[in-house]
This record gives sequence, structure tokens and C-alpha cells, in this order.
Amino acid sequence: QMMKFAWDNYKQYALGKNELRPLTKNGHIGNMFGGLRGATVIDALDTLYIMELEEEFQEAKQWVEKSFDLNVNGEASLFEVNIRYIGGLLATYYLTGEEVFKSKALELGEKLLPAFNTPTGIPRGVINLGSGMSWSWGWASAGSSILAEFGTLHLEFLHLSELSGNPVFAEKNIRRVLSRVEKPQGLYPNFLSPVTGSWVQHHVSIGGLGDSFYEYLIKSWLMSDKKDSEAKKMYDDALEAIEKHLVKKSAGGLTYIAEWRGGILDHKMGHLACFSGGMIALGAQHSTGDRRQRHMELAAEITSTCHESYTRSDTKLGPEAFRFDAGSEATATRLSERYYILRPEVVESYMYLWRLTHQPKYRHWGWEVVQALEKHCRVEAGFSGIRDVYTTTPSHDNMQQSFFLAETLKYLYLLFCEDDVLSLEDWVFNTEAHPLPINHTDLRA
Ligand code: DMJ
Repeated sequence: QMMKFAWDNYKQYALGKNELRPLTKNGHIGNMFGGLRGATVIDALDTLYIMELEEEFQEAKQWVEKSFDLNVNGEASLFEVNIRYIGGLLATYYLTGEEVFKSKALELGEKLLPAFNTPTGIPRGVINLGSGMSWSWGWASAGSSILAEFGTLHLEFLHLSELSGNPVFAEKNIRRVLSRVEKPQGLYPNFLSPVTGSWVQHHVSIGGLGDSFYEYLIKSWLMSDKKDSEAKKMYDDALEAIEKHLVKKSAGGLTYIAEWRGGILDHKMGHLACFSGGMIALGAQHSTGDRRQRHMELAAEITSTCHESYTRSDTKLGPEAFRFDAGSEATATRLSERYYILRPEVVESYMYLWRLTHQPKYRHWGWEVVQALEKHCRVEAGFSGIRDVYTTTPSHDNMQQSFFLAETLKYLYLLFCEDDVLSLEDWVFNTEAHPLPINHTDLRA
């Protein structure tokens, strides 16, 4: 019902725009997708399909067939177009077998390739989908590319090669550069020059700017049916460095993953970093002995800390970032970090931890989120983010993010489904929660 409500309102007031503005009842286009439209349609497709909202799925599909225009000109984020559009189209193709989704994914994939024309082959972050010109984000120091952006392409690109028979996508491999460059204390900083292949700044984070790079290492290995041992080793080594240098316990006994700035720890976790509970639990399934137990404990502790960040607020939704310094324990200390924009990472970890442990607390925690969303984020025409999780006086941000339909609602749904709905044995979720099939080589033989 939440998904239907979110979709119906988007359809009524914003179909063809990128997101719904649920207070003003109109659409938002934004500047991340380079003139592409319908981000919410593409992000919602597989969720509608999985939830068996058939009529709504047909509405979305019709929009793709009739109105989704790829001949656009504008500055797009390579990362966002890949995870939302290519990921959404690929997943829907694999779920339905309908050609239109495959052909649009391949056509769009081709348009992203010029971003890789750099001296190192590390792509730049922004591309004009019409001219193929690419450049770095103005805010990224010294023309650098971002770890979580160039490190979050591989899953989709492997499928583009598999479906097209053209190896060019799979060959866009960033690991050649990453394996050569020296990693401070074994950690991967977030900013790398696509020209020289060296780090531009020593900021390390498992949250924003770093997050999905780690996720795509372990998921690349899983998606390859455990053949891509290079990815597994890089993941294992990175996690070991993170455990050694970034995992901390607060005075009140909460485990968290700090950020690192040139050797100095920033005792802060972003909401984005809360996906890591799920990732570490998923990876732990494939370790043995002590290591498996240690990683399952770490995953459960981080997920519990993220739950604390929700329960310590008045709305029972968590802030954008929370801190563990100057007496704070999993609470936001800055006004600018008190907002919640319908992000999925905490329920994502609940879903993985539920599926991997079957401890009922994860479903209880997920249900708390459902109730809080209904109470504080549902408005007359959709769901909206809120500006301050620490007050129940509503201040909505007037934005229904497309990832709310792609991820937050999908993970909540999967949390309450049987384990064989999109089984973790057969699917990996891209970082926008679009399911991609695992390449089970034994079945193919
Ligand atoms: C999503 O687009 C993806 O989950 C991405 O990896 C991080 N940010 C948003 C959701 O918070």
C-alpha cells in the first residue's frame, strides 16, 4: 500500500519528471541525470513488479516504451545514471524477459563509455550524454574522481557485456590502477586523480564517497559465482584495514565505523554508512571459523548502532549523520545533519540481518520504521523527507526521492517476505537495490 501510494501520486502529479514533490504536487527534474527523465519510473519498475502491482507496472512500462527518450544533452552523473537507470532497466529485464528494458539499458550503457577516455582509464564523474564530453565534479578536489562513483559500475557493466556480447563494458576495469597505487594503512581514500592514478586527498569513509566501492567488491565476487577471487581478496583486505583502523566502540558501548582524515579519526557515522551492517553480514557467510563469527558480530553491532540512531530521535527515524564525541552517542550534533530524506541503508541492513540470522528483532525494527514513515513522512500526495528527526512538529522537505521506491520500500517488503523471494543465493542487489542475477556457472554447463 505504501508503494502504491508513492507510485500513484508520482504518476498523478509528476509522471515523466524525475521525482515527485509531494507538498506542492508537481515534479522535480534536478541536474543529476543529464536530461534523462523518469528516474522514479525506472527506479520503481522492479519494485512494482516484485510486489505484483501489475497495473502500476504496466503504467511504468508504457512510459518506458512511449516516452523514455535517450537522445538527451546535459550533464549527467555517471554513477547515478548507472545505478538507477542501467541497474533498474537490467533488473527489470532479468525479472520480466522483456526486450525493451534490455535494449534501453544497452543503448544508455554505450553513452557512458566516453567517460573512461582518461590517461588511466578511471572514468570522470560527469558526462554529457549528447556530446560524450566528460569532466570531474567541481566540488571534487583537484579534478579527482570519487571512489564510490568509479567503484560502483562493475556489476552493471558485466551484465551489459553479457547481454550485448560486447566485452567493452567488462573491460572498463578500475582494479589495474587500484592494485598499483599505495594504500595508506591498507585503506582506500575517496579521491583519485583519473590523470595520474594517485590519491588526491586522504579522506577515508565507509559512508558517503566510499561506501558502494566496498559493496561492489564483495558483490562482484558473489555475482561471479565466487570466481572473481581478486575482488574477494580486495574486499577482505579492505575490511581488515577498516576493522583495524576505523572500527571503534563508544563510551556507552556502541560499535561504529569512524571516518579517517589523513590519519585523524572523525568519530562520525553517516546514514549512508549504515548499509555496511548488511554488507559485512553478507560477506561473513563465506568466511569460516573465528573470522565468520567476528564479522557476524560486527555486522550485528553496527546494525544495532544504526537502530540506536533511530530510537534516540523523537520521530524514530535516523539523522543524516550521527556522532560519538563530546558526550554524544549516535545522535546528530549539528543542525545541518538532523534531516532524513527517506534513505534505505538502515532497513537494508535489517533485511540482510533478518535473512541471515532470522532473529525477530530485525523485523520489529523494520516495523518501527514503517510506522515512523507513515506517521512523519506520509503527506497528502506521497511521502516526503523531513528536515529534523528530533522534532515531531512536521517540517517536510517536499521531495519523494526515487530511491524510496527503489530501495527503502523494496527492502522493507523483502524483510517481511519468505526468503525465496529474490533469494540471496540467486541475486545480488546493486547499490540502488536493483536485483541482478548471480552467474551460476554450474547451471550453465
Ligand atoms: C542511493 O542512490 C544508493 O543507495 C547509493 O548507493 C547511496 N545513496 C542513495 C540512497 O541513500
